[in-house]
Amino acid sequence: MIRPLHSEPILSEAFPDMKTAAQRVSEDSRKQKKWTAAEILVLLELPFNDLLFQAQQAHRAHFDANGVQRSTLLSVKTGGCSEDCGYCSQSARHDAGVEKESLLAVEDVAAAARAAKEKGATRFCMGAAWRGPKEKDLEQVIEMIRAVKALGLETCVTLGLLKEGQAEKLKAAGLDYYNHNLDTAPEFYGNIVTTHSQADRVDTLRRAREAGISLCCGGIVGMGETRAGRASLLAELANMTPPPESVPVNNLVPMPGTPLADAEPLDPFEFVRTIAAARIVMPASLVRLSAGRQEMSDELQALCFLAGANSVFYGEKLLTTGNPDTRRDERLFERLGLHAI
Ligand code: SAM
Ligand code: DTB
Ligand code: SF4
Repeated sequence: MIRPLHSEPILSEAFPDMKTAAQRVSEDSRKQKKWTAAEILVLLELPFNDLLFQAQQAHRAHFDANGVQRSTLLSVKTGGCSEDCGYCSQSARHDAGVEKESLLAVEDVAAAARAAKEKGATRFCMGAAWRGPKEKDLEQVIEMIRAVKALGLETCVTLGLLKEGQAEKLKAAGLDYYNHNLDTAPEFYGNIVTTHSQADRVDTLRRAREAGISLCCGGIVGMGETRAGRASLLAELANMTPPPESVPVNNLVPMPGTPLADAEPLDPFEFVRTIAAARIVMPASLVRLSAGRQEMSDELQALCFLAGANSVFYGEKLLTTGNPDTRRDERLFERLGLHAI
């Protein structure tokens, strides 16, 4: 039976004993296997069908195999960022044609969150193009979190590097998730970003975790890294204790005017392999098929779901680039018999 996405009750209503993401990940982390990059490379090198079979087994052991969680993203502060991340259209150091805007008003953010909820999103993620938030900006973001939380949505923000004490303020406002990606293998990070280090990002992840906030942390593939590099990024993510509750896997969207504008596109099967390996090494986490989905065929997306992806960004826009519109997603999910969680 094909169950329409919009009429499906959320999973916790359908299955009252279903665990929250944080419970699932923390219970699983007590028996957490530590992965070496070499072991993950072995996974990535398996015959495709064997890898997908293992990923399906891991997926079905932890999740409703046909459920997909939906998060809607809003850029609350666009462009003009001080950092030099080679993939990013919002860096003031690249000429990607993205205009610098000021922080949105709380009412506008609340209106966007309300619309996202009506369309079926369960989490609302607010992104800011900052190295990190200034105290005055943080106060306004806190008002946004309160307003979104009051709508009954899960809240997520991605604000860059956090200073001492900031994570606690976000938590007190009702923040559920902090998105901060490791982005690529530690040994490759310096090829992509020079204005901060990956260790700085690990520090922010620690601050968020210590404040009791769940983590949304993943990376980007297709930036010229090797397969061993992808294994190394996955090992770093999987060995966090506990691992991130949400793991976004972004396929590079090559933005004109950025240093990575002409990066060689990744073989789509390699992208699916990365999703499958993420599912195997972080079996209790939501694995999100993230940036680059608009450029993917329905068939490629279906392979990603088969490989264990069980979350997407939902709504026509990511931060500065496009995402499939909700009509295309509803049609695809209906054709695949996927339902909302
Ligand atoms: N400034 C904050 C930070 O760097 O964490 C938050 C915003 S930043 C744009 C959020 C994430 O978007 C990045 O860590 C990266 O993983 C992803 N991203 C940015 N540009 C991308 C692109 N062109 N293709 C794929 N992913 C991208
Ligand atoms: C994440 O891992 N991907 C999202 C979200 N976290 C903030 C961002 C994707 C950005 C894609 C490029 C753009 O729209 O500018
Ligand atoms: Fe700034 Fe984040 Fe873009 Fe880097 S990824 S340039 S920190 S907005």
